[in-house]
Amino acid sequence: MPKGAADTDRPQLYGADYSVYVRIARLALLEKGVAYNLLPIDIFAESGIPDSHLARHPFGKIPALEHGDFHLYETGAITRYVDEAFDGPALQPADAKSRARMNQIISIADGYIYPHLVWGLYVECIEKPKRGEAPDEDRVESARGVAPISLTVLADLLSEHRWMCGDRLTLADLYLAPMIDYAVEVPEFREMFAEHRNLGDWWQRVTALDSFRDTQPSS
Ligand SMILES: N[C@@H](CCC(=O)N[C@@H](CS)C(=O)NCC(=O)O)C(=O)O
Repeated sequence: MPKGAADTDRPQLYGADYSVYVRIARLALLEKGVAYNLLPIDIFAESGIPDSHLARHPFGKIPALEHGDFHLYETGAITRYVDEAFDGPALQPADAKSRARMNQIISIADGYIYPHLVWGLYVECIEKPKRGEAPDEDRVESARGVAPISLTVLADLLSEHRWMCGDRLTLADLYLAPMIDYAVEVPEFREMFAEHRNLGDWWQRVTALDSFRDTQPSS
């Protein structure tokens, strides 16, 4: 239920289940216990992005959220809104330093992990060959440079905690989960990942979450 219970409309989330960012928003909704509808939008359709979606998201990305007459895009804004507007377990730490750490990890995910580990490794090394396309070697090379740095940084930040920011699951974990899920499909990344025992323990906890299992991409 939304806080204040003035608006009981189900949030409508526009996107596709293969999308990393749509999955992050869905993980936040599920972890809060919020019932929502996922309305399919294929931004990679041959016919292009539908005008109705561009009206919702002028940059043509997914996800976009509608909650009653409140319209929102950008996953960072959506997940923080979901956390703050609804009852359920807090997904952001209350103290300033832990919250800053969570925001730092989200920035690392947006700025380095998504472009390099999802696009530079997973898409180039797994998706493109499946489609019969050759990987862009420059892109793979630069992703290979970022991968070990990302893992070292995440392993240091995680330390011996259960979750990225301490004892409780936060948006930092929910951001990383769908990105790492694609990256671990790449054998060389999986090997690097296995060198960090604490990340392996964290990954077991992530993959055991009902929300994670319930949001597996269908293809
Ligand atoms: N800054 C956006 C990024 C969203 C994003 O990149 N979504 C991807 C799907 S995972 C997308 O829409 N890609 C389509 C494209 O880049 O054309 C957010 O945080 O929501």
